[in-house]
Amino acid sequence: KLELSYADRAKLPNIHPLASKLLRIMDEKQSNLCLSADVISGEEVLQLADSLGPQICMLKTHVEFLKRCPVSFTQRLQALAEKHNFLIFDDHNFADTENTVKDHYEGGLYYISSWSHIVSAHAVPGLVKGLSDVGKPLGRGCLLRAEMSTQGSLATGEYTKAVIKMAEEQSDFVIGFICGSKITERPEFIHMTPGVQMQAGGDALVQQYTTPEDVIHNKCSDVIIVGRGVLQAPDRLKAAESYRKSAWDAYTKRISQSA
Ligand code: UP6
Repeated sequence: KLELSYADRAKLPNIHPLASKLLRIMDEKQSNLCLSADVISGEEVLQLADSLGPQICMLKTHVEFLKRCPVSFTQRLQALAEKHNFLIFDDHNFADTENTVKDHYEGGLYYISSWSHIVSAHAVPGLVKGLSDVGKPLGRGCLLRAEMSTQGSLATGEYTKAVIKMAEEQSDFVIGFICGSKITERPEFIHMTPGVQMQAGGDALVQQYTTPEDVIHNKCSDVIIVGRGVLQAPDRLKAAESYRKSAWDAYTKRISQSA
């Protein structure tokens, strides 16, 4: 079956502008790598953004667990996103009542909506209206957690199906999913997959890993999310380049096989 390329999907009439922008970045930079910048110093996140920026289409933060964070952090991160042409994704996993998530997203200590292009949310509250009220006017987008990479995750089967339905109903704000594989044929949605390392396996807790080739070629996801595979490598730039290349090659192979 013929599959649309990232560049063609970017031009779909019903696509969310942010999803379109991401797909264009992926195509231009030949990168379907999202770096999960899970370090505890804000300065180090900024260093990573500057040094690995050319390799990535997106940088994922958990801003709330930064222990040392310069006041200028979000401004500098935004400038680096412009400089290297990547999107910022704060992986907060919102999962509360409308009113609560709204305040949290809009204000709090970090004013997440003011600098993060994308945020993640769990689908358990049943809607993302609170987030959407804040993010939509700013052109922001949201990824719903449809599955999880952890062993024993409850996000499977009927739950995942309900998440897809929710995304379809709120596609003016939801741009895609965090998931283990392609879960919908709708080409407007972006599939992003964590739990990726060069060698399949797991960590000491419940994280499970599979390879870039498996995620992109076999499971037909769009973007790999990699943290420790890059962060714990002796040469982070070299590691990022090899994840980028591996995931990009898997994508081009998949597309050429569908032709
Ligand atoms: N993440 C997962 N699995 C999920 C959802 N999110 O690992 O199902 C996030 C983690 C971490 C990153 O919170 O930030 O993706 C994975 O990092 P790692 O590559 O170091 O395991």
